[in-house]
Amino acid sequence: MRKEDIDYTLYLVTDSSPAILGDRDLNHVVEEALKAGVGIVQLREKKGDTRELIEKARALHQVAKKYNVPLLINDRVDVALAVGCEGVHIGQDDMDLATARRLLGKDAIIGVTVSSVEQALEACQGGADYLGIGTVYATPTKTNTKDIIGTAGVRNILDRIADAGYTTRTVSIGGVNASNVQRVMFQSNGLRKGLDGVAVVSAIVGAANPQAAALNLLTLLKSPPPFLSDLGRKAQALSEASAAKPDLASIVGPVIRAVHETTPLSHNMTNLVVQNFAANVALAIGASPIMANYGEEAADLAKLGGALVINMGTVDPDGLANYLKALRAYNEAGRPVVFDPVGAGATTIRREAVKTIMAAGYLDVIKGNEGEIKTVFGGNKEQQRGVDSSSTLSAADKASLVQRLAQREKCVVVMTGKTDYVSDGTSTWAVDNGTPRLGAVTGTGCSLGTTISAAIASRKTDRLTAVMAAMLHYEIAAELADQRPDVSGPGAFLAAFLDELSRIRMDTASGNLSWLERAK
Ligand code: 3NM
Ligand code: MG
Repeated sequence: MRKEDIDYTLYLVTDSSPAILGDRDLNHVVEEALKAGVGIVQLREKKGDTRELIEKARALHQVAKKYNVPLLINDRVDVALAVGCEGVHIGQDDMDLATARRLLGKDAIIGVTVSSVEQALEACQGGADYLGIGTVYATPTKTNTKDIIGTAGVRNILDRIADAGYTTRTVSIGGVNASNVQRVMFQSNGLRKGLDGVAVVSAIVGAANPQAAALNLLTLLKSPPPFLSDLGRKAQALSEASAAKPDLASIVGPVIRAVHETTPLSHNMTNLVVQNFAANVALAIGASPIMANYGEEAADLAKLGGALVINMGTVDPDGLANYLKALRAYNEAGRPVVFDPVGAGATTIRREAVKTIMAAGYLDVIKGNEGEIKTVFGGNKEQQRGVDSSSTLSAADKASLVQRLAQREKCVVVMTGKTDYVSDGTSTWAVDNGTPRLGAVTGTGCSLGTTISAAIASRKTDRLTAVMAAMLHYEIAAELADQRPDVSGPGAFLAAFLDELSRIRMDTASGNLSWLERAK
């Protein structure tokens, strides 16, 4: 088999431990996976004598050959030589690449585990045939991994090896399974280079039916992720819209009308303080609110065509488990998710919760104040005080931060403040509407998330436009409420704000977009 013909889409790494293989026969499990279409197999045995290992490898090589699939041996160049199989996979603590290449020859397939840009560049430079990039997510299969790099880490490596001109094949490894494989592929893709596939152990070897599991993974790998159902089609429209200076009325109007006409479900998993207010905001803009914090309900609710808001305002262990269930359900149904990382930097618990949520699913919109967005981006050492917002970044830095986070997470990022910044990673907008009065009452940040969820649930446009429309609707309503002569304090403001939200919706539905003249 020629090296360039190897199909890395689904790469099977074996594990004979009772916890994963159970009492089944390894050759049988691998053959089942080969029947499903696994394109490359690595025998990975951490225990056993050399003689025994060679026998195992020989038997497995016979199986792999039947399917014309290469067999590599983890770490053991001697075993690969003894068996005459197609190559080896070496880790950073194994034999060095140059020596392995010298012993095995130029036709052997040699893969290298890398978890940093430096290691990746070195392996490409040294002539590795492919890189196993990881560890993507923490995994019980291998607990002595050095670095959990996430999809952002994989992406960074892909970008940097592409920049250096290498075309080395790549797979990612570590905690990849059916529930995250599409997201891992999508979010890992660099600007110039994507992954060739994924390597898995337990998702196949530990499955009750390895053939069905491998087939399912391959189907997922070959089909567009549900959360991209209309994103791909809209991407074109988006770049065209942002190239020409857009006519606001023609983009904002349809979004607000769509909410009015479709009454989308806005499923809020939100904190105790804002449930009532957020539900009233949802009604005022024409959405159908449900405040449901129990994760088991999410699978049914996700089928109703709405969107989910995960508002981390009241975080506790039960809450977190519920968020993760709901996130998975909405991702699987291909319905959008808005993440509001309330108070993200305030406590260690919240910082960890942010990481857990970000690793567990795909988020369409991340919305927070400056401190929260900095924490989500990572590396923010400042201690955030409660959930209050304070600002230290310049306007240019804010715009750049939201754009970089949107690019990294492949989603829309909103940073709220006196001026709000919104980006999909390609276009970045600043919104100067709103009123300081929004900061004088509680729940106004949270119910902006609710408003955004309704707009992306019923959108007929790309996500960025939907989010922008929701923000303008929300902030201009607040401005109008604040300027009413009868509004002298926070109480009257709240009532007037709900009224203005509703009035803007009705005006827009009947074709009157004069309120939009206030947009800045
Ligand atoms: N290497 P599972 S993680 C063999 O990070 C291996 O280099 C890793 O197992 C690395 O698919 C890993 O069951 C185990 O999570 C992957
Ligand atoms: Mg190793």
